[in-house]
Amino acid sequence: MALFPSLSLLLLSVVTTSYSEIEPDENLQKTCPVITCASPGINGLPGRDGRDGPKGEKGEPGQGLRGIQGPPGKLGPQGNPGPPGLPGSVGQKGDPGKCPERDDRLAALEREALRSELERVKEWLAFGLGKQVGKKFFLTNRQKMSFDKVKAVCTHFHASVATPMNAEENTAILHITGGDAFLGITDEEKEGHFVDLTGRPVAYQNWNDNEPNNAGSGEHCVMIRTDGTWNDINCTASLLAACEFSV
Ligand SMILES: [Ca+2]
Ligand SMILES: [Ca+2]
Repeated sequence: MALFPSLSLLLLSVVTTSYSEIEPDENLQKTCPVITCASPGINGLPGRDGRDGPKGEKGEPGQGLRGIQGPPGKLGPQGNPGPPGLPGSVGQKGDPGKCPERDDRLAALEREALRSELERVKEWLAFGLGKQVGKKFFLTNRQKMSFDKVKAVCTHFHASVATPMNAEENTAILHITGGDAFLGITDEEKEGHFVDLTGRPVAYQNWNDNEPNNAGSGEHCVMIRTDGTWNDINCTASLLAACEFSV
């Protein structure tokens, strides 16, 4: 303990000696009179902040609980239109539309075309095989067959068996057949009572001499001979088929 008072006294002595050895200097007195003589000054204001340092490395993710997901953001602006797509496949054909006026016009044209064509065919047939008398048109297929088959053939063509109603028609039938053809006349229903195929009695008749004779009690059909006269004959005989059409 006696050592500390002695040390303090020694330090005081050194300071006093040093002070006494320093010569007075006006410059020093002007610039730093306090540093050497007065007590230490108070601290100045803090200096300005330094520049930001370099960015540090990314830290490790925190250990806390993850927050809940926030609400969706606002819709973004509408994008630009995309390029046009490829053309689609061809659809099925639609139903034809209805146009009554047009249909009527077409129907009239078709009827007129058909009528013209039919006239042309008739003229051609008349030139080659047929013969027209008034509103009747006679035609033969030049084939021989029974009376029943002749009726069937004529019916198939919407015609009837050739039946002369006067001398002119009789001549026309003779002209196209040359004779030996069935006529549409019969007495099957009542012997000796000759009628056409509609049942009407025939007003015009052109029998050959001694005909009709109903030979063998089995002649109920009528044929035109090569001279144009008629003869009653068996219906199963084979003769030319001649039909008549209305024009
Ligand atoms: Ca008879
Ligand atoms: Ca006869």
